[in-house]
Amino acid sequence: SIKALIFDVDGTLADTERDGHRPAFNLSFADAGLDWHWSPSLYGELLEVTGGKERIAHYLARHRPEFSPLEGPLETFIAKLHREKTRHYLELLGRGEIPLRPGVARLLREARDAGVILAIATTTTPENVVGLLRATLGEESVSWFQVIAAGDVVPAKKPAPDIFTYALSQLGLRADECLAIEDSGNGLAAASAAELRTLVTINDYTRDHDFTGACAVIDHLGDAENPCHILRGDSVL
Ligand code: XBP
Ligand code: MG
Repeated sequence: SIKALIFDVDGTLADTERDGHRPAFNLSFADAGLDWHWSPSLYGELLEVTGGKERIAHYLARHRPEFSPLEGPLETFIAKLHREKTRHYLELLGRGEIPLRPGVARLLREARDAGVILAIATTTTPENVVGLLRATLGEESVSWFQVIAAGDVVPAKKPAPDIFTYALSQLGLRADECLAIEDSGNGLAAASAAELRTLVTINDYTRDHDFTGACAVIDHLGDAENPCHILRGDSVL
């Protein structure tokens, strides 16, 4: 039996990459007077690297190798740009522009009713997680989660297993007592490397990723208004 569900956030709870992160990166670039713009298709490629600061560094190395900041080290420049990006992201959340995906509220409610423990393991910034929960599920929803493992609390981001291993140790549970819910190839790789069974809910950025090893791949979590479809089921949960 499953004692805990460990949720990814970006792309799993909400289409945050589409509705929040990409627009927020572009707003922060414009504010800084940079002529950078991440189109949906370029962003799809950049998602290969998880973590916002890491993604900016990857973009520079690959697409703007000649760039250097007017003053100070590159790392400081990226950190400042990323803080502005987080500010824009939180503003988009506050305006209600990042809704939950179908079935997320339903599953959280049913899990809570059944006494299943809830946890989060994500590479995104902690404020973004708390902001998303409050904006979509109300103030008290943050307390529904026994563990919120996020951001730079572990240095190696997904596909490294570290954030899941960290969440498991905080929960005091073994991997075989939990189920991870993910949306991406990197997320599945991270959860699998932590020996977690993983349910994958795809989105437009991740539908072509390699999901070998997932328990099942579904289009979304589904609720009464939006029935979900099983795209691939390797084994019974
Ligand atoms: C999500 C991410 C995040 C966001 C940006 O990966 O890679 O970095 O794109 O968040 P996953 P920050 O869903 O696999 O955890 O800018 O706050 O880092
Ligand atoms: Mg994700």
